[in-house]
Amino acid sequence: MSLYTKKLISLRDWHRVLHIYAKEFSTSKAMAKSKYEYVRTFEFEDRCLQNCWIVVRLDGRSFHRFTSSHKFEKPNDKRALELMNRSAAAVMEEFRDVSLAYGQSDEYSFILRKNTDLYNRRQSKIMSAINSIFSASYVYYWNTFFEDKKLLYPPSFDARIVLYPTDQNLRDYLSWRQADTHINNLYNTAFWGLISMKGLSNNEAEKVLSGTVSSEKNEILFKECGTNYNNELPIYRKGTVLVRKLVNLPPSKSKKHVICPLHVDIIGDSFWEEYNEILNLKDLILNKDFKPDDIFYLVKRS
Ligand code: DGT
Ligand code: MG
Ligand code: MG
Repeated sequence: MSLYTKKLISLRDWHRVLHIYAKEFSTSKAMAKSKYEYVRTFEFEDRCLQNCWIVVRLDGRSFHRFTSSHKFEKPNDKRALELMNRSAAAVMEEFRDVSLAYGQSDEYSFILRKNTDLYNRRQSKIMSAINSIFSASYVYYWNTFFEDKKLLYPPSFDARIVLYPTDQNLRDYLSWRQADTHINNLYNTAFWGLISMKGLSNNEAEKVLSGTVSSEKNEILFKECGTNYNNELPIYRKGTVLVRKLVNLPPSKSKKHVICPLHVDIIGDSFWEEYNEILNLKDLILNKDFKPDDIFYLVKRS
């Protein structure tokens, strides 16, 4: 009986037999490679704690410069926000465990189901993959939204990952981001309103708004600029929340999985009651209120 037949009988394990063959007949090149294998031990375990919501937040790097180089409209450029939304939807198309995303200004937060096993919950893999898909999509879809504007240089985004152990922590995180949208947008709308409609300089507008509370900014906007802040577009006031829906799409009326941008309040309870599957980790059920005229992104793979 040959050495290999003996090993085959004693091991009764094809994988191990193959391993022995590979080892005994390996070339010097492969041997040399294995000599360096030890470097892998320098890698460290970066798995996200089980049972926690995983939040990945991306933010445009030096977008002050990027938005002025590309002459984005002030204070809000609708096409730029829609490009951000399209890029975020690309992330959700790729990773089904991203159950919700929220974006405003040059940032986007992606929420991964707390029981996700994506990349074995390895932080660096999750964060880098999401950032890469988002950044590449931002460039890929640029012309779709800015057909008249050349992309002058590659935009880039930083990323961080934060774990939230409770549903309330996750809701508070999203409330924090949406409150930030409100604070910044009200200030920016008043600031640019005073400059473009009242002809104030940047310094003068800053002085007028300095130390004012929300209600005073609303009043300044209304009295000085004739703008009722509540009539500003919801995408500016609320940011964008991307949610998944299962819908009947015409003409075939077959069930399709879509991603929908909403510009609604996510601080109060009603959003979480309507989309209760997110926190309860449930499967999507057919949404009968869906209007196909609204913007949506079709998820092709399922
Ligand atoms: P960072 O994040 O530390 O690398 O620096 P920035 O410059 O990206 O600062 P950040 O993220 O705090 O603020 C976002 C910048 O992007 C801010 O200067 C305003 C600008 N921005 C975002 N959305 C719009 C927009 O729709 N229109 C215009 N004109 N500017 C925008
Ligand atoms: Mg930024
Ligand atoms: Mg930012």
